[in-house]
Amino acid sequence: MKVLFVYHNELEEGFMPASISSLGGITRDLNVESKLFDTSFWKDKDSNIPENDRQVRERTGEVKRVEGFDLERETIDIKERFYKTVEEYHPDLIAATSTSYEFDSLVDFILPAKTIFNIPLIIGGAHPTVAPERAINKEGVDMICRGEGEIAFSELLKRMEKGEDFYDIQNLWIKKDGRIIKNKIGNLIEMDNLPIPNWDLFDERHRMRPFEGELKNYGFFEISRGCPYSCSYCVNSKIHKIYKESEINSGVYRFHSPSEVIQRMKKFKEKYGFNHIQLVDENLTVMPLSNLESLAEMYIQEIGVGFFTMGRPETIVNHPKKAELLAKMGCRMFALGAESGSETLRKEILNRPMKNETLEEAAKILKENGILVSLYNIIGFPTETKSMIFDTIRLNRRIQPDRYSVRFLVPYPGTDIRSYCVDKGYLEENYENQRKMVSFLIEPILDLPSPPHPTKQELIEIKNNFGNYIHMSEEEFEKIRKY
Ligand code: B12
Ligand code: SF4
Repeated sequence: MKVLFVYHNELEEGFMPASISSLGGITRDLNVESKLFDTSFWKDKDSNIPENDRQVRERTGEVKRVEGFDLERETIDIKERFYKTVEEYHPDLIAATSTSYEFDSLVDFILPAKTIFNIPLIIGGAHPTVAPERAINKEGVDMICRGEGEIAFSELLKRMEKGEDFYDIQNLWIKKDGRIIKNKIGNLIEMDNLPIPNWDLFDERHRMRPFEGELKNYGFFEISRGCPYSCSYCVNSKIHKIYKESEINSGVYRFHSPSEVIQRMKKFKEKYGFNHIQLVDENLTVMPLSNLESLAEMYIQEIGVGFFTMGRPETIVNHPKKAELLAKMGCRMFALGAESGSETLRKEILNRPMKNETLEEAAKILKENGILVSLYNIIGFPTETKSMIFDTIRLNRRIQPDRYSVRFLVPYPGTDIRSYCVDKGYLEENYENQRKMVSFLIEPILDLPSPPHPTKQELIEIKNNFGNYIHMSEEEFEKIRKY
């Protein structure tokens, strides 16, 4: 039995997805041969994406350019390359991961080869999870995985190997004789029962990436999974509903026992020699203080390399000791989501009720502990006026983050903000099918009436000048606006 994993990555300059590395751990443990078809270092000959995310962020000053880090991708015909790979490798299963962004182009390049060689295709990830009907009804898709994949994927491989029926596996939706079998979502996995990730599937360029102006040898880990909140623009607002239908509380925050995760990191450090860690956890500091204390103690002794992580401001303000522990562990940068500086907007549209003081306080605590602060911002929300965007800018001016990012709102399928935008006529329901998709770093996608909203051009100008607005004096704002 052979599995061909597929990671279609048009936007990022490299970043090993935790999904493929975890599922690759399963193929390895089951002795199932596997390899990865990864588009991260190519640009398709027909791609309409002028710049990848890093190129945009370097241009607008969000991140520093790093000598020796090559952003140019080789231009190839991805469909043709995929066809040749399948022709030579003869997989028994094609297993892809996808966000909503790249779903259609992913299936497009897979379709000819999978059809001609008659190979089943399973796709998991954010898109099939939140928009299952659209995902499974796409021509060429035979199965989708909703929610976590480890238990379902392992069961699928075992049954396929034995030639057994696999139509009742939880989390999978499967096409059979012209109908779709929709299995329920099963229980969440205990983090310590996850397979040891498989990094050997990936090109080592994924691990050589810049961090704060320096090229680092990266390690990618997850210590925890899940987030108890339900911000309206985040998939968690949908994921919680999906799991609730199966009477599973996905708001439960799970984490590895400190000893297990440290043991895993230690083995990987010996093998790959990373000198920086990127945690993919959505909200690491939800972890109870006592567990973070044990983790910190072991991390300092056994791992001791700098890392980047993200978390909610309240988790720091309510427990400043967590910032102290993170600092002792060597946390280099902590990302906080401001999203907007308007408290009204955060409460009424983002389902993220939080005082600006909380954000400012969290940033202050982190900085006092010597941790760099990265602040995430989004502009182009429905009901957001220019004056509200300047509230966001002023919040950034008060916080003075060490790194900031600003994106245009993209309301992803299944999220509460998506329904709001579709109901108001700001976005077509099947926007993703129209092939006009752009990165949220390049241009706004919502058709918001102006006034009261700023025009798309105004949003682009504000975004391009965000750094200037943060760093220049208010008196100079008029000057910035003229550009
Ligand atoms: C870390 C992260 C990133 C990192 C790393 C991305 C990566 N490829 O690893 C960076 C910063 C690079 C990034 C980039 C982007 N991201 Co991001 N990211 C995340 C985050 C916070 C965690 C993802 C993660 O690693 N989770 C842990 C792993 C183990 O979980 P998982 O990926 O869901 O995989 C499990 C299941 O989904 C399933 N599964 C997944 N694939 C498969 C395949 C098969 C065959 C099977 C059986 C099962 C299966 O099994 C896995 C194990 O249980 C999520 C938030 C979230 N809740 O998912 C957003 C998220 C996935 N990102 C999102 C987006 C939009 C993007 C970008 C498109 C943004 C952009 N630049 O425009 C890019 C896309 C890049 C790409 N091609 O992947 C959205 C996707 C929304 C949507 N509906 O599609 C999310 C959900 C955040 C949100 N807004 O709600 N991201
Ligand atoms: S706090 Fe972050 S991860 Fe949690 S629901 Fe909100 S945006 Fe999503």
